[in-house]
Amino acid sequence: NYAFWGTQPVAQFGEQPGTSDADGAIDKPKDVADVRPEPYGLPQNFEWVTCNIDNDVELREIYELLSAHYVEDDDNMFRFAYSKEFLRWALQPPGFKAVWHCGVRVSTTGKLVAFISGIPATVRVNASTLTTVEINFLCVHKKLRHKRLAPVLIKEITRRVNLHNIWQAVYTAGVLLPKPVSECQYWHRSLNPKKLISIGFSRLAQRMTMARTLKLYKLPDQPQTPGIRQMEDRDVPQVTALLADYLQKFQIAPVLDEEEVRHWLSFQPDVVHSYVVEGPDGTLTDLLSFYTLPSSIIGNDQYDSLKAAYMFYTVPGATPLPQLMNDALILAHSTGHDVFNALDIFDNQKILKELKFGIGDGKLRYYLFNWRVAHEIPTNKVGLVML
Ligand code: NHW
Ligand code: EN5
Repeated sequence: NYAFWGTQPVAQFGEQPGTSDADGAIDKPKDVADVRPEPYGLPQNFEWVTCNIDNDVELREIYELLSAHYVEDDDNMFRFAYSKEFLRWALQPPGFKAVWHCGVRVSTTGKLVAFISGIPATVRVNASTLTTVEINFLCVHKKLRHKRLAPVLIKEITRRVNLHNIWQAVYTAGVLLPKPVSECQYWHRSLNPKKLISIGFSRLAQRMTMARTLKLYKLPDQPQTPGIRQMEDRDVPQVTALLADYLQKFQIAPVLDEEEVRHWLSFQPDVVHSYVVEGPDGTLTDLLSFYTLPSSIIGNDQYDSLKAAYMFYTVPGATPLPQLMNDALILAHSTGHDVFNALDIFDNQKILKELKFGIGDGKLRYYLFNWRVAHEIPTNKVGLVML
């Protein structure tokens, strides 16, 4: 029973299979002229604000809201702690719009207590190339939970997006909502097992000592693939082509132009780490990337933060995927990450076990707003990563 989601143009649970044998929009087409011109009403003493990420004070306010109130694991041991630099990167891709960085403040004090964001993205779903927004960083202050504020934030961002003649959105969430296009699983590869065990992120396996565990997860200091190096600006045209070609084989994937590839894949320490493999003739054969998303550790007196690397876009060409991903582990470890996280998307299922990943307790569901797919997308046909 989804009082809000039941009213929205999303696929619903228990829809008759066969009523829709083709992908397509759920709502009838609308005009910008018909979009509600005024913002949705908020409870007394709350007001809408457009957040300016370029203003350090406003960026810090978003950072602090999310650091204290954003996503936690099921046991409330860890909470995502996106850095300010990361948020700037995530919220200001080419074509971003400040009005889609939507905040709610307490009128009397000015305190930022809720946020939701959208960024422009072209996403291909099966044969349809959709002009969409990617929705992320929906957050309501813990003291304002369960007051139906989230539906108001969602309706307001929808309105602000519709005003730009965009009618579809993509989002991911750990929770189950109507209705996933794909349900994926998190996997984790220990890089710093001693710390992970000490903070309760992982446990010593049966019949394993700490010494054997350290040996099991030990990695070389240097990547093993000849010709691997940090991605540079001059690589953007080749990387764009390499990535576009690779993403063709997935049923949901971004369509990225050179400017977007430059934005999403330019090396930025502790935000996004991108590497290419350059062949002897100077052509780029492979791409490897991961992003840095720390989590704060709730109530541990030895450590306050866990530094996690998340697999981003990785394209095996001349290098087999296991070898490329092993270099990703090496590079993440050598840059101080404690764990490497990946989903069972792309071709990962085939290689996670041999690289000593273990299954996590979290799932990630992919959703489309106002777009129906005839069939759920298998995880190995998902080629989209959201931050
Ligand atoms: S997923 C991370 C979301 N954020 C968090 O989990 C942070 C911690 N939690 C909170 O801040 C990545 C609150 O618990 C939130 C809910 C704000 C989550 N997505 O206000 P009420 C994203 O950012 C539904 C969507 O009383 P609350 C993606 C819930 O099912 N809906 O709850 C965001 C219920 O509806 P129902 C969610 O706990 C995508 C209603 O909210 C949700 O105080 C957004 C209850 O509201 C979630 N993660 O606040 C959609 N969690 O039908 C974008 C709960 O069951 C759609 N709910 O009655 C597209 C828009 C653009 C379209 C343009 C064409
Ligand atoms: C929107 N773009 O649950 C994203 N994380 O497995 C928002 N588990 O870290 C949606 N509970 O399994 C995010 N350790 C949804 C995810 C929310 C966060 C979340 C999970 C993903 C996670 C860890 C810690 C669990 C702590 C107790 C986990 C086991 C790892 C172990 C490593 C060694 C080999 C066996 C597995």
